Amino acid sequence: MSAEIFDKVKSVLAEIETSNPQSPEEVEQFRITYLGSKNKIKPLFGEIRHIPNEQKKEFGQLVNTVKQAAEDKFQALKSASEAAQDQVDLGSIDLTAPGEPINIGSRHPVSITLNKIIDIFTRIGFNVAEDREIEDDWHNFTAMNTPEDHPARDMQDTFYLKDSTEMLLRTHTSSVQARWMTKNKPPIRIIAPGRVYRNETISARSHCQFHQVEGLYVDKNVSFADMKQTLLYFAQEMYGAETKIRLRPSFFPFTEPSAEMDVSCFICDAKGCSVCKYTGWVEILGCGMIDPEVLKNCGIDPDEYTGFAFGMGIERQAMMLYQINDIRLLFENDVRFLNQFKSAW
Ligand code: 2U9
Repeated sequence: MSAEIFDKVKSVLAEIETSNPQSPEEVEQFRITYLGSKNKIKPLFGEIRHIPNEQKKEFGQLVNTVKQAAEDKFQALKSASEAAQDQVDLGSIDLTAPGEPINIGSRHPVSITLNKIIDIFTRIGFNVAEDREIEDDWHNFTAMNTPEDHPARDMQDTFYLKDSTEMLLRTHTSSVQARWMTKNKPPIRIIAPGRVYRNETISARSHCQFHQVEGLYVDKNVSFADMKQTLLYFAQEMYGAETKIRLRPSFFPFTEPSAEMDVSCFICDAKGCSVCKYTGWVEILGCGMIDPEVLKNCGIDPDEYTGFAFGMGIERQAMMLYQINDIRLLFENDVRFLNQFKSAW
């Protein structure tokens, strides 16, 4: 009886050793037969109860050998089948076919313009400062001399965080500079680029989000003349060495006196065209001497220090540099538009 059982186990071993599955389907069938949940080897272990005690050890070792043989053979078959599959895949590739062309992207015109502005100001000692876009009321408005109920808040209406009258999306990057001043002592020379938000209807001229660069210079004896010369340097680097500037009186809550700066039209050489609306001048930025109250709010003594500040929309500079007539083009990311700036950087 036990000899018969031994023979049965040996015949399964021989079956495994001589089987020769080739295709992936045959290899899978081998796995199911010898290693699957209802495999042929499992019941052999149960036969041990019919084996006399003195032969049980030998029988157990034999069945384990069968099981190991099935596992080893399956691993070998699997590796061989995968290698064969790789061969087939390689064979189907045409190694002489020309490669797929890689489309090279380009920088966004707003990035190109910002990089130009950063380059111009860092050359004369300004550092770049960045900070959060979600601001509190103090840094965006109150510290900037725009308390609640100030009419200027209407012009810079923004988006508030749900259920909050305190937290908002910044309307300008002045808050970056307010924070910088509270943490650093003069001399301070920084520019603050970044995205800002306004609760405004989107049109060809304005958008509910855009980018600004603001600048700040605080030290002893900083004057309006320093501001004018710094901004003349900027205008000539940005729009050409022949560019002239003019300052027109204006009002901002955070600067006093305040001005708007125009550059002579670089499109028509100030002769008159549609860009300058036949005036010869185009407005590019706002500026002024920092209001003493703002310096105080940011922890700087206005009796000891003075400073100038300026602000400009980056989209506006890009639109003038590249003669783009609709701000929305800068946010749509249409590749037919963006491809035109491939050589601009
Ligand atoms: C501090 C103090 C003063 C920043 C300034 C302007 C003038 C200005 C506008 C230009 C077009 C905003 O993008 S725009 O709509 N900005 O005219 N900004 S002075 O003055 C500051 C900033 C920070 C602490």
